[in-house]
Amino acid sequence: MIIDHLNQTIQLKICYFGPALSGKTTTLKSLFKHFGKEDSVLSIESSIRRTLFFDYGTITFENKQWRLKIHIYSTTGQDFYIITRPATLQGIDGIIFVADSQQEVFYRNLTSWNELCNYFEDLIIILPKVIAFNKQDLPDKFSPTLFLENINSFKFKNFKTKKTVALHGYGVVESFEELIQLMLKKIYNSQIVSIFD
Ligand SMILES: Nc1nc2c(ncn2[C@@H]2O[C@H](COP(=O)(O)OP(=O)(O)OP(=O)(O)O)[C@@H](O)[C@H]2O)c(=O)[nH]1
Ligand SMILES: [Mg+2]
Repeated sequence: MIIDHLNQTIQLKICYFGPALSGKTTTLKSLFKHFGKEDSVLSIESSIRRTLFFDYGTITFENKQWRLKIHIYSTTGQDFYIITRPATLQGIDGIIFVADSQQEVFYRNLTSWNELCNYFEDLIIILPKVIAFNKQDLPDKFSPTLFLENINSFKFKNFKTKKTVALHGYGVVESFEELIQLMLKKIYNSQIVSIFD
C-alpha cells in the first residue's frame, strides 16, 4: 500500500491466486471488461494461453478528495513456474482466491490454499481475502462449506466468500467489491487515513 498525501492518492495491490486452470485469468479479464479496460491487461502467457508469469492491469477510482489506484495481478497456477508466484504476491494488500469448484479437483484447491498460507504465515489471518468458488455453471461441484471446514475458515478475519462463473462474469465484480471493502475497512480501522469524510 502506498499513501501519497500530497497527491491524495492511495495505491493498493491485489492478486488473484489459486490452482492451475481455476479461472484466475478469466476472472481478471472479465473484471477489466466490466470497466471497459479489457485492452489494457498485460498478460505474460505461454503459446497455449496459460499464464506464464502473471496478468496485470490497474483500475482507478476517484472522488473529490482521493484517488484510489488498484494494481491487479493474477499468478500462474502451473507448478512448473512456481518460482514466479512469491514475486507476484510481494507486497499485496488483498487476495482473491479463485477456487475451481469441480469435485475432482477439491484437493488441488486445498494444496493451493495451503501454499498461500505458507507464503504469508500468520499474516494470512488478517490479510483481506475473498474466496471465489468459481465454475458454478458446471455439474459435480463440491460444497463451499466442506472446503471452508477443511481450511478452518473460522480462524480468518477480513474474510468473505462468493460464488462465481468467471466465464460469464457472474459474481466477478461483486467479489472484487467485497475485497475493496475489506481493504478499505482495514485502512480505516488502522486510522492511517480518513477516507470516508
Ligand atoms: N465452465 C467454466 N469454465 C471456466 C470458468 N472460468 C474459467 N473457465 C475455463 O477454465 C480454463 C482455464 O481458465 P484460465 O482463466 O486460463 O485459468 P487460470 O487459473 O488463469 O489458469 P493458469 O493461469 O494456467 O493457472 C479456460 O478454458 C476457461 O475458459 C467458469 O466459470 N466456468
Ligand atoms: Mg492464468
